[in-house]
Amino acid sequence: MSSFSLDSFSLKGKVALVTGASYGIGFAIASAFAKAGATIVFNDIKQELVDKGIAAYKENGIIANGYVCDVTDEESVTDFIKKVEDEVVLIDILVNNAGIIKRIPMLEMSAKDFRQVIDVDLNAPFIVSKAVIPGMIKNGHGKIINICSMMSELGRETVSAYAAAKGGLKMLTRNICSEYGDANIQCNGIGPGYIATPQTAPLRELQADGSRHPFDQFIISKTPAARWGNTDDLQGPAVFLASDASNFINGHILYVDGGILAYIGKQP
Ligand code: NAP
Ligand code: GCO
Repeated sequence: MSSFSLDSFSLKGKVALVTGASYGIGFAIASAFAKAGATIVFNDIKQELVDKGIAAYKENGIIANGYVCDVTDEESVTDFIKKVEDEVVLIDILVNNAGIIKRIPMLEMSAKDFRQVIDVDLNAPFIVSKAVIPGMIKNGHGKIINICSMMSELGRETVSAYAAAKGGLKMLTRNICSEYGDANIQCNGIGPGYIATPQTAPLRELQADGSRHPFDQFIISKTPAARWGNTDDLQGPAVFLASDASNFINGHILYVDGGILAYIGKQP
């Protein structure tokens, strides 16, 4: 007789760190974790954003522990994780969510801009995971979820640095799985499709004549679900990958994209 129970989806008693989670996708994921029973820790780059985040969680009845930390700065990350481990407890779940994008055609992009995107979107998940994994090994378990992208699989004009970083993040995910799977650490990715957040707001802005942005129409035509995703669409998948229900899933990228990657596009 199977011992399966819906309790395996619960995060009761777990501590989850979600990076860059004052708003947007990180906020939605952390809020879902809290609903599933976890204690929430998050960081953002500025005190002002952390304060806004704490207030927004509070409005939803969630007491979140917020810290200022730039995830690209290894020393600051090490201090931050030590503080969390001293003030809260060892981290059971890490979501590498903080990320940026610069939409610049490759031939116009400076090496400095390219490096900055790689730094936040790829180097930082390495730095934060490296700081958290020793505690997970001590704990005897751990879940790491890396927020990947459609650009972990696809390219498009203007996003060379972002695509390089998110493709790299997919492989970092598989490598963490390979190196620490035997320590009972599961490292998986979520690849959101096109989600309505501040990061994608410029792609959805109305035109001067009130019509929809051409990219907005393009994305809807490329998405079998025929809509942009909402941050809520990522909540169930994130809870699943953070919970014991996914204990034998490792090194997997779960695309939550309304079907974009399955679809060749509308015939002309
Ligand atoms: P967002 O609205 O721009 O939020 C990103 C968060 O990360 C912000 O709070 C941001 O703070 C923070 N952050 C940036 N750099 C940081 C740093 N160095 N240290 C700490 N925090 C930092 O983005 P989102 O749309 O919610 O995206 C979240 C993640 O999902 C990103 O990794 C993104 O690439 C990925 N994603 C987004 C989509 C989408 O369609 N929206 C799709 C696929 C993947 P600031 O406000 O100070 O910049
Ligand atoms: C872009 C978008 C994307 C999305 C997302 C898709 O300019 O193409 O911003 O890259 O944010 O990552 O999954």
